[in-house]
Amino acid sequence: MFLASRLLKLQTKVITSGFSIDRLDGLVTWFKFNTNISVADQDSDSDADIAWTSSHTDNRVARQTVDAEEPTTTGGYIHFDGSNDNLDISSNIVLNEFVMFLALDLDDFTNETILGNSGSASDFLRFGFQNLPAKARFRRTSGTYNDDFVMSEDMTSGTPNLMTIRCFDNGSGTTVQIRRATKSGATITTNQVLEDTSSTFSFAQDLTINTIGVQSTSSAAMDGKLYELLVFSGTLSDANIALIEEDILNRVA
Ligand SMILES: [Ca+2]
Ligand SMILES: [Ca+2]
Ligand SMILES: [Ca+2]
Repeated sequence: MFLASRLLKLQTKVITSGFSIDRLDGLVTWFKFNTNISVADQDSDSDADIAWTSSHTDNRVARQTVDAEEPTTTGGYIHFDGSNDNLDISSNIVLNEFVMFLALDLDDFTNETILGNSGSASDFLRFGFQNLPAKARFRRTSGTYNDDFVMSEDMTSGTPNLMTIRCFDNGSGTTVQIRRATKSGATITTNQVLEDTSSTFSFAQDLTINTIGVQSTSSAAMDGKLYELLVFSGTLSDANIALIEEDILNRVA
């Protein structure tokens, strides 16, 4: 009996400590809170710049060297001014089915583009769409693949809102799910706040992302803090999504 309970304890410990985000299949990029953020001079013009390097093996860098477009980095998150701040990602992220985790504390809900494509106005993810804290607009490839979503909860300001976006083939098209997770004290609350099983936000169309904080130029700029961004290609189980949400929120909130 004693041995059995000791064995159980050991097994529990192994399983718990065995979870690690970077061991999961499909991880594309991981801009991690308070990690690999540099304000060193990148372009040798003797002023500060911003470079946030992925904590995954993709080694992507999200950077900005234009002073007026540089967000601030104090606090370990990236704070965008809602005017023109943005970071350019060093190589495109091209997705079909995906799961994306965005830890955000938006200062405002007036068309906040979190991710976009500097070469095209036709790929982006936006919250606070039409000035509503429960509304999102996602677009991929062209205006044809454009969806507006009303979530069952408002996003809030003042604490990280971890928004998980899952897009997958349901056999006859696309399912888009959005989850919202927050942490208060030690308690994490997670709700699925949207499911659309007939979305035109089709997995078969490439979603091409290469900029953070604006649509294609300075359009619909993000006003708020980005704590963490994780992107997986393909699908993840509900159990792994919950573990990732917990991992991120325990770091940022
Ligand atoms: Ca510089
Ligand atoms: Ca600069
Ligand atoms: Ca600015």
